[in-house]
This record gives sequence, C-alpha cells and structure tokens, in this order.
Amino acid sequence: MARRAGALPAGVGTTLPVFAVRAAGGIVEDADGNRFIDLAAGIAVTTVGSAAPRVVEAVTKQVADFTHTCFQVTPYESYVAVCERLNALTPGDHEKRTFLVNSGAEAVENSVKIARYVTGRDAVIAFDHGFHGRTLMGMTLTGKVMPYKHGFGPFAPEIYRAEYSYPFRGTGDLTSTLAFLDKTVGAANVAAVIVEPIAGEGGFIVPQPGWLAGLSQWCTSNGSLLIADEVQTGIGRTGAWFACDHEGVVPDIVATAKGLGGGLPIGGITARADLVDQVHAGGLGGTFGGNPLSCAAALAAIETIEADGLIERAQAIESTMTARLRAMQSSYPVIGDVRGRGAMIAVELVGSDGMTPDPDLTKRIAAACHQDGVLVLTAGSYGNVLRFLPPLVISDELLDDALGVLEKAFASQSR
Ligand code: PLZ
Repeated sequence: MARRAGALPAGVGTTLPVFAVRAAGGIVEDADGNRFIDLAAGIAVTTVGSAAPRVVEAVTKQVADFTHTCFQVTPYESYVAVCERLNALTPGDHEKRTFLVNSGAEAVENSVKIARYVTGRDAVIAFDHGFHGRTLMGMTLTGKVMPYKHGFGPFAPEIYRAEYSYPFRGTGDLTSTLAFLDKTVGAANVAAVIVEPIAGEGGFIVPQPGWLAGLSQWCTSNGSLLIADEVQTGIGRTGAWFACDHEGVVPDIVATAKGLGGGLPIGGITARADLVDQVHAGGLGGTFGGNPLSCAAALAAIETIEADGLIERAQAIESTMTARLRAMQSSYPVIGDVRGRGAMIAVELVGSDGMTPDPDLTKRIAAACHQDGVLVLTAGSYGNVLRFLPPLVISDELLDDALGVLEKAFASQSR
C-alpha cells in the first residue's frame, strides 16, 4: 500500500487494502494468505468465476496463437462469433449487428454516437441514480456528482436528466417523467433515452413494473431510441440473459461489458441492423476493441453460462439471498428495503424513521464484513446501500457462510 501511494494518484480508490494473488470459486486470496468470500465479483465482472476453466483454457490457447492484429486491419473469426452470440442473446428477434470495444464506458459512448447519427437529433435523456462510466460522455450521463463528476466539467452538451423510478422512495412516476420529456426537452429533439434496467451503482434500484416498458413505448411513438445500459445487469447476472427480458422490453441498442469477457476487458454494442448499418464505413472502431484474448474469453464465458446452467443458478442465488435478507430485515429495522434480481441483490439501510439514509452504518457494516473475511461493496446515491454480486459459481456453503457474517455485522453494528 505504501508503494501504491507513492506510484498512483490518490484519486484511484481502494475498497479493501489487500493485494490479490489468486481468486476462484467465490474466494479471493491475498498476499498474506487471507481468504475472502467474494460477494463483489470485481464489480459484476467475474460472473463465471475468477479462473473459470473454459476461460483459462481458451485464453491460454489464444495467447500462444496470436495476441493482436487489430480487427480493422486483419479480422479473426472469434470477434465475429462473439457478435453472433450477442445478436442472438440480446432481447428481440429482429435483425441485429454488434461491434466490440474495451469497456462499458466505450459501449455507452458508441451507443450515443449511433443514436445521434441515425436520428439526426441531439438530446439524450439519462436518469438520476444512473451510472454510465467515467469518460466525458459516460460521466455526463452519470447522475451522482461526488465522486464521479465533481471538478471534472464542463460536461458534454445536450444531456437531460429525468427521475428514475425508485419504488422504495416513491419517486420517479412514469407520467411525470414523460411529461418532462415532452414539455422540457421536446419529444422531437430526443435522439435517445439511455437507461439501466436496474440502477447498479445507484443502489440496485428495480424500477416499478411497467416503467421500462412505458419508456420504450414513448421512444417508439416519438422516433427516439431506447438504449439499455446492460453493462452491469447483462450476461446472466439477474437470472436472465438481460435484465430487459424480465420486463419484456426490447431496446433499440444494448450496451454490454463487465460479465461478457469472463474477467477480460471487452464491451459490446448491439443495435438494430436497420439503424447501425446507416453509419458510414470507418465511422466505428478502435485499436483494441474485441481483442482476440477478450473474444476467446467471452465465447468461453458464454459457453460456461449455458453449459453449467448459470442463469438458473442466478435465480437460485436470488431465492437464497432474499429469503435470508428478509429474515434479517424483521430483526434489524435498519434494513429498509431488500431488492434486486438474480445475483444482483442489495439492502438499503435507513434510520429509525424507516427512510432517512444511513451511510455511516452502511460503511461500518461493510467494514465489519471485510474484517470477517467477506468482500461486500456499497452503492447508492446516498451511500446507504450494501450490494451483493457473487460470482454465479459460488457454492451454497460459501454463500451461507457469507450471509452469516453479514448477520453478525448487523448484530454488532446496528444498535
Ligand atoms: N454502465 C451500468 O455499472 C461500470 C464502475 C466502477 P466501465 N460500473 C462500475 C467505477 O468506480 O468506475 C458501469 C456500469 C454501467 C457503464 C459502466 C462503465 O463501465 O467498464 O467501468 O467503463
């Protein structure tokens, strides 16, 4: 940590000051031999585990064959195969096209580029509690000022922010959101509405049923495009391939990253073919996008999810976790809300009025879990959400153990 402080800027944060030396099967081991139960999965990335056998094998083979050519210079088959898989797996039966980038932020950037290109419009609607990355566009779309935006402006123009549906806090009613779009921005100016189907960094907020579908219908009626940012929710995390599937919503553009690469950096933009095929040749791309190692890993990760029944596993994790957390809620009223889908579950911590956010308690519970060997993350616009993102390969035994540690943390910290 001392070397880190001397070599890195202070602005790069650390959740847990331990250095990983290996990780697999829901355990992260540090340089001192401490073993942590992993309820973070590298922020929803290692969905298939941190050293999934198929991923290790595919990447090992690929690294010996070739590391890079740049797909735009001399293509390779695995890139095309990843695009085919995403075209098939993303919501909707329409004809689609996919291209690959390096990160979630880049997938978001490109989604917005395409939407503006094909609509010829400027305005993009994002939501409070939204997170879309740390590049200029990603940061502009992101709702939370501290730590993501403070001091980093000026921001990209023509981004408007609407209220996200937040059932626990009773805000973000669809009718008023649509009225805002019509009256304040003007439907004819809106290129795209970009939305996380479950707000991730914002605190695993699951919008009111029908809210996403309402946005989707509004977009269709007004010639605006719906961009689903499935960077955190996608690729099996929520107990479906994509979180939009739970709501029967078919977006025009889907941005993916995180879980797609089994731990290697890759992002995807999957769009309606009739739209994205309008963009001129050479208008989209990048040096590293869809690197061969990342493509090999992505194909192996998708195969692992299919062959090992990990979508069903995410659903089972949801049942186990929500049952245990609801039981804890009846003993610890500081747990105001238990929510989420699949292996994307959170609790929102509140004061004695049942509503006032309690970020200090949230920090203390997280610290107590870390002290007892369970890696949990916090989230939420008010910093009062504990979120759980286990790899889908975690065993019931480890999950149970971790929930026991969490319960102990509530017992020691919440009075
Ligand atoms: N869209 C929905 O969740 C990344 C952020 C970590 P990148 N979330 C983790 C941090 O502190 O920066 C994210 C997301 C959603 C986009 C992104 C951005 O993805 O791969 O981090 O660029």
